[in-house]
Amino acid sequence: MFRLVLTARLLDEAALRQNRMGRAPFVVPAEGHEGCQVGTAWAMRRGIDVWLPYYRDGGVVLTAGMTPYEIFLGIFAKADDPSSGGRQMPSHWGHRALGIITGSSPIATQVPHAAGIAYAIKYRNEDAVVASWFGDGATSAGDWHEGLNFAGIHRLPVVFVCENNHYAISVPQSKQMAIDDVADRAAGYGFPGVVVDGNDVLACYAAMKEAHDRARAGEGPTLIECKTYRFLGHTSDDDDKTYRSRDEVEEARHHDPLHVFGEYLRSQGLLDDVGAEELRGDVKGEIDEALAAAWDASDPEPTSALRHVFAGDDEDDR
Ligand SMILES: Cc1ncc(C[n+]2csc(CCOP(=O)(O)OP(=O)(O)O)c2C)c(N)n1
Repeated sequence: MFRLVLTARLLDEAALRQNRMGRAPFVVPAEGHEGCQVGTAWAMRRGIDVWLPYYRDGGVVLTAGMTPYEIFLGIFAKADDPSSGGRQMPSHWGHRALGIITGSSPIATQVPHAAGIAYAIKYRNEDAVVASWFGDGATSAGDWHEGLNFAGIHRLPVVFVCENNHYAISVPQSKQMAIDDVADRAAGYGFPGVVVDGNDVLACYAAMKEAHDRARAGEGPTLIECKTYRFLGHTSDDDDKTYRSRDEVEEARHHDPLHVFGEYLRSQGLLDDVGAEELRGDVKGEIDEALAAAWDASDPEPTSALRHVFAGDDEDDR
């Protein structure tokens, strides 16, 4: 688990450097969110459950089994990018073999998709659980409320995970909703909403495990709100200095989930300086190698630019 949190962090740093070098046009940093992403995703079953992440979810898709190489293929828009063959915006994650459903650019559209997929799973009496991740801003969208309402009515096997970093780009939470906890909204749809410290990886895992068990037992959906923070701008195109103070960001960094988790492991005698350095070197090596290989991978054929744009014009369209 710690390795995944660290991989998500180092991958982010590497991707941002590629952006600043002019090689990656657009990246979405996850820094600060890795704890709740890996913690919640850890309770999911690879190859069985269905994942509907949002654009900031590098830690979720890594936990689902996407490799750093595959993630860089997307960032560099290469032909073998599993999300879209290099044809969608980066971070619109999709991976057919891993059960990751690609998202659309309007926020919260993955939420009714998740409810619909969960309905199909219940209808067919299958064992899978569906999870959908999103930010606090997405909970202002109509799609979000429709998805939760439908899931509550039909007691569907789905978990909704809010990564509340308190901003929708530049709009603070206080301008998005008149309540402190997004989790309160679950009551309106007839199922539990829980608040968890999003910087505490294990607490996020515990909340998700319970929700996942509930879903599998036919007890219906859960909304989990992870209180977190994003340390960097909304995307590589955003200057967050225009809407929040450096003091606020600095304060949040004291609760960095990577640091908190590392300290916990040290306190349990599971990590020391040598082990931490070795792990960092190992993960860094893996990321450098993935990055170089993805950079050298083939670009999509120009003639494929219109594939998947119109329904039914391709044998692959299903
Ligand atoms: C329906 C819709 N409205 C607005 C946007 C523009 N937009 C893109 S990301 C974003 C902020 C979303 O914030 P949040 O859900 O809190 O996630 P975060 O980026 O903070 O992780 C907005 C408003 C959009 N993509 N779709």
